[in-house]
Amino acid sequence: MVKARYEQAKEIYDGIGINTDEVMRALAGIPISIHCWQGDDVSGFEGDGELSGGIQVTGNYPGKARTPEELMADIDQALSLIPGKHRLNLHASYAIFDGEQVDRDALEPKHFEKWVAFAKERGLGLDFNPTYFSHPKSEVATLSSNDEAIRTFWIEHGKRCIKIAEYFATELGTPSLLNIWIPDGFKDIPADRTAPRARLKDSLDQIIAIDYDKTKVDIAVESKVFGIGMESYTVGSHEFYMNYAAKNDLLCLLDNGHYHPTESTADKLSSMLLFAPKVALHVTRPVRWDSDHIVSFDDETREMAKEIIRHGAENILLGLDFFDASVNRVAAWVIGVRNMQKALLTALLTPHDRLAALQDAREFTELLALQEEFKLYPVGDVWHYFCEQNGVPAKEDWLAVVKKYEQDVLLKR
Ligand code: RNT
Ligand code: ZN
Repeated sequence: MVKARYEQAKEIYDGIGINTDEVMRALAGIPISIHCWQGDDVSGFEGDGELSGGIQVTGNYPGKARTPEELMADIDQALSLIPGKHRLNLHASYAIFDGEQVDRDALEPKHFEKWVAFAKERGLGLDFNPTYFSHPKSEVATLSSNDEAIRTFWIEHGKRCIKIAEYFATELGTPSLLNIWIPDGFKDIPADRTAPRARLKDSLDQIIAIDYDKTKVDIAVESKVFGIGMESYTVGSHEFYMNYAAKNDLLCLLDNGHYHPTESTADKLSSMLLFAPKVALHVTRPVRWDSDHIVSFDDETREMAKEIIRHGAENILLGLDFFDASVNRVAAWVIGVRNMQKALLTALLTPHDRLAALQDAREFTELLALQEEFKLYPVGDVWHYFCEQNGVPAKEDWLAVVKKYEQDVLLKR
């Protein structure tokens, strides 16, 4: 049935000049960096400190992972239901301490040995993030702090994390993306907007000045428009980081929850990529604010996917960033990653050159008509076959596996 429908779809796409076999190969070759933090509501393993930094997880669905073993088991479960080979994105707060726990300014590669073993066994690449939140020293400010002891602490954290990312790349034979995001900002109108940004600039200068292998670590900086409790001013704004990245040859990371709601992250990609060879993405679903809902197969995601495909997926370091504790967390991963893949597939199944030619010819009636007609082409039939070919359940059949895992494992926690 799945195969028969695929054969029909193949013919239909042939009719618009698209080879579905090639498309499936291309889709299988696009890795998505899967964020570990969906599995435990961004808790990490340092203790039971509260999530801070102006980001929030809501919901208390049962079965949250509490230990590295549980989180790894849940990731495995999700991976078994997601087609293709992907990457895993870790935060520094997921260090695994055997015995003595160290603070974030003393983290070393050895604290991530178990993650590297996990990734090696599964053929996953690893990406990394310093954790500048959920810590007593991050309550007021981090890299922009006017308390030199605090700022030094966080600078050291950043340097340590670069070395850990370098270790990941060396061990796994694939470059690691090291993404810096800090929550620093003010709730109310600041008197001095410049000094915190100048300190952030100096802190970053110190961090990236360490000796590291640039072929192994891609450093990115992630801006934001506001956070809870930091509504009026964000030190690491878009303009700040876009310029910082350009001047220092770093990557900009665009999180589509971090702009004003009517701005289009898809639209930003074509501008960014004229000035930088690569851009990093956090795909999320902001509902009215930076709510980090699970990625949906919606217009926003499909437009981003369209730009990713048009620019060459190898130039976009694609990661997801959402955290929803109101539903089964393993299902959240599966839904979000599969939706991103469906969006990429839709873009791969679109005859972009033909549409671009219509734009050039100013044939806007035909362009709109075709764009709308192509929406109902049988993407789903190709998707289901792609799942089968990659050894994961097609359609909603994956849900039964998650439900069983919930009964057997999650509800017993
Ligand atoms: C926060 C940023 C950041 C975090 C993760 C946990 O608004 O999006 O990327 O979500 O680092
Ligand atoms: Zn993000």
